[in-house]
Amino acid sequence: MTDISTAKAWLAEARHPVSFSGAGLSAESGIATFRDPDGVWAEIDPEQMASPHGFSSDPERVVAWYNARRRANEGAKPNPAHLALSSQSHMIHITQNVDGLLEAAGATNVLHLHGTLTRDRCHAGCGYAVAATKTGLYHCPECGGAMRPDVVWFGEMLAGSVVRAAETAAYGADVMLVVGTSAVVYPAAGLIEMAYRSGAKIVVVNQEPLDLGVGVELIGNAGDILPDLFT
Ligand code: BV8
Repeated sequence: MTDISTAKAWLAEARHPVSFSGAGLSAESGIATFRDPDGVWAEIDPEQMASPHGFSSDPERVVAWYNARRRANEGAKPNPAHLALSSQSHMIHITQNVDGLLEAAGATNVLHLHGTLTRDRCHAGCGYAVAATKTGLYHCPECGGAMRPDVVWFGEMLAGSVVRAAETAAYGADVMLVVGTSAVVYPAAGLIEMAYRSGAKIVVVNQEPLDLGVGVELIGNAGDILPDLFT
């Protein structure tokens, strides 16, 4: 059997399939990835722009950078990869992505490990959160703390409830479909090994090899490969 036919057979038989996705899933929707040569991190130091330290040292610069990303993503629409995943109603979608394209494609059970760009939240941690306004730096109406994007920065803990749900899904998965990620950010990337060690078959769909050494690896564009996996 070829790798694609193996992957199709595994997914067709799966009773507890899970997807684990990164920025490569949204690349064909025009949203920049992070570590590609022309990616989001190409121009800036992640520690400066995506960390509490960076925000504290220059909150206006960080807010302006995120609002520029929000504006750049405004016209983004789900691509065939999002639509293929959302067609699998019994699949749980664990994503590192902060866009809402899986939901826009109709997916329901989506777990956002790294938060969402669609919302802002109070940096002081009072719990206030609101739909992102794309204006400049502003302050929490509840406690006066600075408002920041509702994403998880480097050095910040992921939301416990999301991590628990993602770990439960990974442990219980019989197939994990890993799509468009360099799998270098933890604890997110640890979910792949967690699924594998719990008996899941691993299918990787990525432009570049991850060489995980387990399962099958389909190299190419997610928007080309995923629709074929479910036909
Ligand atoms: C944590 C913010 C614990 C949102 C992101 C020091 C202190 C604390 C922690 C650490 C530390 N040093 C290291 C760590 C751990 C750190 C980490 O993992 N660092 C890495 C870089 C080494 N992790 C953390 O800090 C996490 N928190 O550990 O807290 C803690 C303990 C005590 C006290 C406090 C805390 C938090 C991690 C979250 C960081 N936030 N983003 C934003 O700005 O958007 S991470 C960032 O990388 C994005 O969120 C993204 O989701 C994530 C992963 O990137 P990918 O999605 O994989 O994207 P990438 O570009 O890398 O790859 C795309 C792939 O797609 C490529 O392979 C490409 O070939 C492929 N592709 C492209 N196009 C296509 C395609 N494939 C198919 N089709 C296509 N068309």
